[in-house]
Amino acid sequence: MGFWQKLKKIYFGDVFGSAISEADEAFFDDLEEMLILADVGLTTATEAVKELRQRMIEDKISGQEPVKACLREILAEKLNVGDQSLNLSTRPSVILVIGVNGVGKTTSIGKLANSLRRKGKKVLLCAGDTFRAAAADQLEIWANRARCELVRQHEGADPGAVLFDALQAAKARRADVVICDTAGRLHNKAHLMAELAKLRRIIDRELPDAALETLLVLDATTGQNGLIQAKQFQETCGCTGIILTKLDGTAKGGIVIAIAQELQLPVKFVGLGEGIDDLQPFDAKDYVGALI
Ligand SMILES: Nc1nc2c(ncn2[C@@H]2O[C@H](COP(=O)(O)OP(=O)(O)OP(=O)(O)O)[C@@H](O)[C@H]2O)c(=O)[nH]1
Ligand SMILES: [Mg+2]
Repeated sequence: MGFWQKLKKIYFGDVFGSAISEADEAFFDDLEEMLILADVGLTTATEAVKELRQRMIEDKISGQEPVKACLREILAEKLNVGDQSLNLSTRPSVILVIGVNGVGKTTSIGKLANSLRRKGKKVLLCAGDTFRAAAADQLEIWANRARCELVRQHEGADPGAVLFDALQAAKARRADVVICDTAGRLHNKAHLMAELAKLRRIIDRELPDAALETLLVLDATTGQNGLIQAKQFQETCGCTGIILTKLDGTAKGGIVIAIAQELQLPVKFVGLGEGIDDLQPFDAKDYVGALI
């Protein structure tokens, strides 16, 4: 929890004075400003403060601790937008990992594969980024580290063909989970987005009954800008959740709330570094507790 503790100190340490009441305009102004600074987003920050004030009046809440508890409750409600756990209910299950360039897709796949393998799952990685030869090599290094299998082809191969192979291999070898890497792409490049839609169709065709997670990877340090990209990916692929990487590189942890509110998608994992163990399942309760 070291990281979450850090957030609190930076942003919210001074806002909560001793005797807060519902008439304390300065408090509400400061709180709204802090929430915006933490990247919660303007709309959500305004809403949260308005709700807090309303509840303070209705339930006669005042004073530092009760007000904090009430705000925690409000933010937790805002984070409650879907299942935070992975649906891996079928054998095999499929996880498709997508996002713009350099956000941390391949690294997150390596970390996730390792953690699933340690839980006893047979994991097969699919090198769906055929754009650069180095991409499959990078995934192969992670496959070795995480001690799981890899299906790859040559540079420039059709990603759909690699995915097809990987799905067949997963069925034949009775893998529990296939995790498919994809090339980074800009959300506004229509032909590249169409390629993702095609990958999605291949999964639907080859494994129509499989549990499918489409995880969009977002880099926390890009803040609100990431939300615009996300909407395009969401429209093309119908994402089921977010992996929020590089949270170790920003103190603006409020972005998690903005994502939940604006995309109505749960953050399922957070990346907190480059090492194999630096991916954690996101826990809304711990997070809100640390933030406020
Ligand atoms: N600090 C930090 N660095 C990270 C995290 N996740 C990934 N990185 C780093 O970000 C860089 C890019 O990571 P990749 O996994 O290659 O990103 P990608 O999305 O696969 O990139 P492309 O395939 O080129 O689109 C690497 O240097 C990673 O080590 C994280 O949670 N924290
Ligand atoms: Mg990659």
